[in-house]
Amino acid sequence: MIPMRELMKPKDYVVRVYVLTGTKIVGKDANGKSDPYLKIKLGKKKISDLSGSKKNWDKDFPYEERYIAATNEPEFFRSYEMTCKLPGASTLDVQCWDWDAFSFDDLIGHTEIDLEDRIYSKIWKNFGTKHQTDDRLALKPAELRTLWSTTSGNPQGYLKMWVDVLTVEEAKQYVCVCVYHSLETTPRSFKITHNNLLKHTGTLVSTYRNHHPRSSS
Ligand SMILES: [Ca+2]
Repeated sequence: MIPMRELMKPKDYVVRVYVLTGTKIVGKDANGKSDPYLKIKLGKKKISDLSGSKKNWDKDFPYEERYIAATNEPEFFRSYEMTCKLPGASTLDVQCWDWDAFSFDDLIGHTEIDLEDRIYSKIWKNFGTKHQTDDRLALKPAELRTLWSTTSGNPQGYLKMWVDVLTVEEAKQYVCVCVYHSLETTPRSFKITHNNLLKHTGTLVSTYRNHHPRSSS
C-alpha cells in the first residue's frame, strides 16, 4: 500500500487532449452555423487555436484554418499538451468558441473534466492497458462530451475527444499520437495540429487509425 503522504505529494504530469470532431454544435450565426475553434484551460494555463501573434503563425496553418468556417459538424483532429501538478488545479476546461469577423467571439459551450478523478481511478487507469505497446500508451476510450453553456439548459453540442494523463517518464517514452477518423468513404484531405502548429497533412481513408506517433512540440 502506498502511504497517504506519498500519494498526496504533488507530482508532475503531462496532459494530452485529443479532440476529433464536434457534432450538433449550435449555430451562433445568422445562417444557423458556427465557426468553431477550441480553447483549453487547465489551472492558469491556456491554449487557444487562435492564440499567438499572427505574424509568427506557421504559414502552413493560416488564420482562416484555425477556426472551421460555417458548420455544425466541425472536424478538428487537434491535440493539445500541457503540464500540471496533481493533486492541484485539476479541472481541464475544454471550450468551443464561435469565431466572428465583426464582433466578439461567442462561447458556444464547454465541458470540464476533473483529471484527479481520472488518475486516482483504478478503472480509468486500467482502460486500454491490454493494447499498450512500446510505441503507444494504453488507449483511452474516446468520449462524447456534452458542451454546456450558462445561458441555456440544453446541450450546445458535443465533442468527440479523449484525454491522456501521463507521468513525465511516460511522456518521454510515448510521443503524442496523430489520429484521424473518416466520416465518409470518399478520401478527403485533412490537417492535424498540435499546440497551434500544423503537424501532419494527409488523406482520410479509414476509420480511427493511429498514425505514426510524432514527437510533441
Ligand atoms: Ca461566427
